[in-house]
Amino acid sequence: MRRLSVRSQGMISHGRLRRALPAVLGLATAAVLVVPGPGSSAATASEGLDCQSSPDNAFALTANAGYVTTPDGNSIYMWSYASDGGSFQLPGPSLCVDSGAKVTVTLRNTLPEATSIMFPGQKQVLADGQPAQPVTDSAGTLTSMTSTAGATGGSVTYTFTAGSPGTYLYQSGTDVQKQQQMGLFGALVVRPAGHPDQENDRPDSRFSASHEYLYMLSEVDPDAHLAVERKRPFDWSTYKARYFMINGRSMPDTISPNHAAWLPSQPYGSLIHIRPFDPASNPQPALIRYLNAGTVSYPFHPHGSDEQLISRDGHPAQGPNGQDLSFSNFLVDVPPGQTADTLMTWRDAENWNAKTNPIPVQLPQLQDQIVGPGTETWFSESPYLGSTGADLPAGVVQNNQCGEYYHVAHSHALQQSTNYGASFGGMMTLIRIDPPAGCPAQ
Ligand SMILES: [Cu+2]
Repeated sequence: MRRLSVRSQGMISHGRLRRALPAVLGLATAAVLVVPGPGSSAATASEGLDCQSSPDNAFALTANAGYVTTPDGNSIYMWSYASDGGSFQLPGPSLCVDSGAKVTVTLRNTLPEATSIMFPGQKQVLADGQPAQPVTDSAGTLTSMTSTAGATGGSVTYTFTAGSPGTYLYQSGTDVQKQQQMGLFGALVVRPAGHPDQENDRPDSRFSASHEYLYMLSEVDPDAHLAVERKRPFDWSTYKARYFMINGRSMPDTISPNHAAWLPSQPYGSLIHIRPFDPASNPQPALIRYLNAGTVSYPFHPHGSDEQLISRDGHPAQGPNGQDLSFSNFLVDVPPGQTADTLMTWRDAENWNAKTNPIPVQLPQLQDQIVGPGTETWFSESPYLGSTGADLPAGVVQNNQCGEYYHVAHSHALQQSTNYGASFGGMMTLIRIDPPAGCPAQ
């Protein structure tokens, strides 16, 4: 039996969302069932940042077309970068390199128009050995911000020396409004050389290497994609995003594991799966890398625990003399084209335990725990870490396995937490917190 215990811990009061939480999790039910199960308290290959790395820091990407699915059953034509020889995926592979590494990225273009890759934040990028340059057409109009690979089979090779440690976008520099909307973006993670367990060169940026996560935030106007698919013009003044994604997926697909078989072109999940801080067994925080590949700011709000913002755009939050200027917040506002990295530690403040420390709490009224037939209770009946073995209402089958529970994390612009207007979905995922001892098999 699994009990899904949920709370909307009061960093801020947002009753509307609190009341809607059970509905969110109702939607999420099917996917929750496939979250890696007993014994997986640490991130596994099926969770967290899925890095693509290369011994010689050489990567080959193919710009190609494919389809993604949305939780409401839509199928959307996209363009993106695939690993060379690999199938279409959104977003492009997460490329991981060390600061100072000589990086080579060869782009092969199968799209019907020229495309390119920009590496914002990286200096002195070369294209086929020459400085990467803006491209203009015969009339002198700018068509690309960087050197391109020609339509239908063209290629270009970019080289650069990886700059400061941090998180960066890579994305199309060609017909940017259209091509970035179509999905031509991915993440470049630059690690401090010799310190893979630090976000940057500062020792206080250390994190738990098995709890590293990526949130690639983006949005989709399906009408624009349909126009491109059918080779029709699109009036960008009518642009209106309808789908909002983390790592190319919308809630509840966001909480499915990496490489879920039913999401063949959307390989990256965004479930965060952690345990409470413990100085002996779990001393390091999780690291979350946020990137905005969309057109507006996404005010991202993790519930249940503030996050410590330690870096933006590859710059540590520090003063001119290295003073620590990182700060704790419950809102991580990520503007378009930018990145922000945070550390998160979840503390089991009162060490509740059903047997040894049963702190009494006022339970909510039953009507506040139930959303309707089939979903039954989603509330843990306690604001503390869940317990097992409790008596459950007849017919309840969705219950946690080891006392873990879940917070939501989502864009606080709530229209971005929908799937084509249907709440809740979109740019939303879950934070799973296992009991201090982990999640043993039941
Ligand atoms: Cu919220």
